[in-house]
Amino acid sequence: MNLILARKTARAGLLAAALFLGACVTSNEDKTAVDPQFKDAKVDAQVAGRTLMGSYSQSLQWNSTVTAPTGLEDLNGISTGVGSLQKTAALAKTAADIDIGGGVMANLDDTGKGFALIYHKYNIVLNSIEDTAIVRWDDRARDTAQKDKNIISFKRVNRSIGNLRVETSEFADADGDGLVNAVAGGDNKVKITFTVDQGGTVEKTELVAGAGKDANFDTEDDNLVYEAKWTRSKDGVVIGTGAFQDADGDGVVVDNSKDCTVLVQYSDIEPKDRPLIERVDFKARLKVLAHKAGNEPLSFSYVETTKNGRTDSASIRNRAGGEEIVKGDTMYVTLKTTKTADDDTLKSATIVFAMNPGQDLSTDADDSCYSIHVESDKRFGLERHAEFDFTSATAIPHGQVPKAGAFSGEADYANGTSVTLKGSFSPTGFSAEYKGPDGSAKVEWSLSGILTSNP
Ligand SMILES: [Ca+2]
Ligand SMILES: [Ca+2]
Ligand SMILES: [Ca+2]
Ligand SMILES: [Ca+2]
Repeated sequence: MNLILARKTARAGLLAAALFLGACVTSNEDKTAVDPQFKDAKVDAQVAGRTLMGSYSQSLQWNSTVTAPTGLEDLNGISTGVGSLQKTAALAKTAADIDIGGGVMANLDDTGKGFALIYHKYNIVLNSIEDTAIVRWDDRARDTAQKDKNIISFKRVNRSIGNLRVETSEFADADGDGLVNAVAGGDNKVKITFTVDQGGTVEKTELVAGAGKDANFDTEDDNLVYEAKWTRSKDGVVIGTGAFQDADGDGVVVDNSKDCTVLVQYSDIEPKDRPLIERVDFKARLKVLAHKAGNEPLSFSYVETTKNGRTDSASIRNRAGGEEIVKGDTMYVTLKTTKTADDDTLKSATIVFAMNPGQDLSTDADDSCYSIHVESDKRFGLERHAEFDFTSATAIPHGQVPKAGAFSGEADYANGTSVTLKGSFSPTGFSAEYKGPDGSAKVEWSLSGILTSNP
């Protein structure tokens, strides 16, 4: 048996860019109050240029991508394999445990209760593995020709050196006939519990799988998943949860024989390999394609809280304002940072990308971006609010930065003044109509924000 729930949520996280919104930029009050510290500060085209450049650099984040939520990866690659337990000899009842071939041992102490214990201990490279199966003590068990037995339960423990990592896979009947192995004409559901214990952090994945109409777990094309969930615990406390759920109402999470809609939810505190992140919440609807042909995101939202007090979120709206991602059509991706700490210069930042996900939702290679709205508010410093729109002259392919186009925007400063800018950008710099406290002028900046024309 080799049932694999090969579902990648990676692409659903594609745009959950996150990590975004560095420190530099800042959004939302109409007019900034005068901060006594800055009342005499000068605001001119040079200052406006720095604000413009800050916003522009924020806009480049449209290319940022995020890795898949780590936990759900464990829902992939689950195997129901019990191959090592096939036996070649009959289980003759004896007093001592017997070697039934290939190092597989049988304990027949409990045949009176209707079952026998089969176990196998062996090493693969640096890991030691212990397989244990309880088989029904029946004619099939005693049959010398019959390899496959009626298995009541199966457990595999895989230990690394020094028990630094212990993986346990357990298989139990989930259809009520008491057998893990598939039986012709039966419903054939098996519950698989996969546990990884590493340094006090325990990840547990539970899956209820079905063998399909052919009553064979090995042929996956008609296999089913009825339940798939995941938890992460640290010192006994659950800190992460995740689940795949039926989202098209047929009561089955995944049916390999057809396209399915699946709701994926994931929440984790102090996620693995992300030292700056306190908590992550992710929700997506995926279309899982028939015959294990991958998946496509239908919608998603993502929120993370950083350890320094920021909340970053990513969300998607289609042209009509709905959540559904539409192939080849304009959609809006919003990245937002809010609720920052009192000592954080950044108060809030919002970036909205108008983009097109292309025809292939499983890759960003055919994505393109049309325009970018950047808005930021800062707590400290001269610049307090900035808001810009950059519209690219041509659609920006994924992985590239806007090269030329138009922009407009405004900024408010801590001395109570404001500027507005409206113009164009090119590979060499920015050119704009500047309106500020010192008057209006046509000005130009290099890409580094240095004034190249003197107003
Ligand atoms: Ca069963
Ligand atoms: Ca099957
Ligand atoms: Ca379903
Ligand atoms: Ca795409």
